[in-house]
Amino acid sequence: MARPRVLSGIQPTADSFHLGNYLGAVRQWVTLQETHDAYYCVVDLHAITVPTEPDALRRRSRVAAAQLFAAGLDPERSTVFVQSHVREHTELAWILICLTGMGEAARMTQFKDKSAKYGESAASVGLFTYPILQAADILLYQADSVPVGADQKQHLELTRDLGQRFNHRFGETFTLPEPYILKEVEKITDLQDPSAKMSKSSSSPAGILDVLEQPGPLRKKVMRAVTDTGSEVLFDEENKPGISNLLRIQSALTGTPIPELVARYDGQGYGTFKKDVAEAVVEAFTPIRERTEKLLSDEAELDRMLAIGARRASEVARRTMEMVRDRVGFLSA
Ligand code: ATP
Ligand code: LTN
Repeated sequence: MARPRVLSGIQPTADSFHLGNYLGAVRQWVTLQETHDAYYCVVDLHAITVPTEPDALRRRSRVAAAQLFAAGLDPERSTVFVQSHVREHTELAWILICLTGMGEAARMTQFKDKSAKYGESAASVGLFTYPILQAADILLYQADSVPVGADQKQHLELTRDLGQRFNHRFGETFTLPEPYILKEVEKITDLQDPSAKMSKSSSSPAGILDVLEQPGPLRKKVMRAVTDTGSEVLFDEENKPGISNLLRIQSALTGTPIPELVARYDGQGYGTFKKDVAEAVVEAFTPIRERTEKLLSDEAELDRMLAIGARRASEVARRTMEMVRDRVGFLSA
């Protein structure tokens, strides 16, 4: 029996992934490569939906790929590639754009949030169509499962809607994917603002824990994380969102259930708890940072690994697009 297929993507929009990317997505990618036929891409086409400097994009795409391998993706088991290397992504996106209603696209909350930053009329049309390109990424590979954080739920619904619409109009073509979202880590919040998600583009430096950051600043940021009134370490999202976020982080990194952590820190105050959270973060990130640095020291080898990924991904994408072109009614060349 063929293994189910998994696909996911991450944007090269910063010089490091952060703890939210790692716990909410990348860690699951590593686990799923054991049981699934796995495709993971660095979505550089998505990155240019906001103004992007070419040298920064090149650097960040390599840093992103290196971190994926460093976090445990095995090039033998996972196909890791750069989205723009597989031309079919933009081709399928165009076809899906033509199946999407203006109102449907306008309902996407991530567009509303991100365009607010630039002013809606200054935001690019690319940013508006961003979720449709994402749908193309997923449908192209006939993915069964898509591991992401909670912020991507709406985009996954759109992907299913578009896949279903195409299937109805042109005949069974696409697998409809299920989101794979782990409740406990679906939204890691900003250390300085526990009501917002930790984010590459909108968290302040003090609110974000970068995977490639040195132990000193990592420890400092955890110790300075906004905590709540009182001094007890309790899981209470409503009244103690800061401490609850740290409990979720500590639990995910150490594999200790939250009630056990609460019992352990009973009567000890925030200080001791935060020190342990900081150590868990440093322990998880240090080996990834060291492996990333090593991979980045040989760019030619990294590019070669990505070229292999692109070849494998292209093979699948080409097969899907042959079928799509024919169903839509394009003449074969
Ligand atoms: P940006 O802020 O630029 O939108 P991002 O930090 O959200 O970037 P992405 O590249 O868009 O990062 O996301 C990669 C993956 O990480 C996605 O699956 C996303 O859902 C997940 N993710 C991002 N932030 C968090 C978070 N705070 N908690 C859990 N998962 C997250
Ligand atoms: N939109 C996602 C990134 C992304 C993605 C994908 C995730 C692009 N293509 C395909 C899963 C599958 C984000 O902003 N985090």
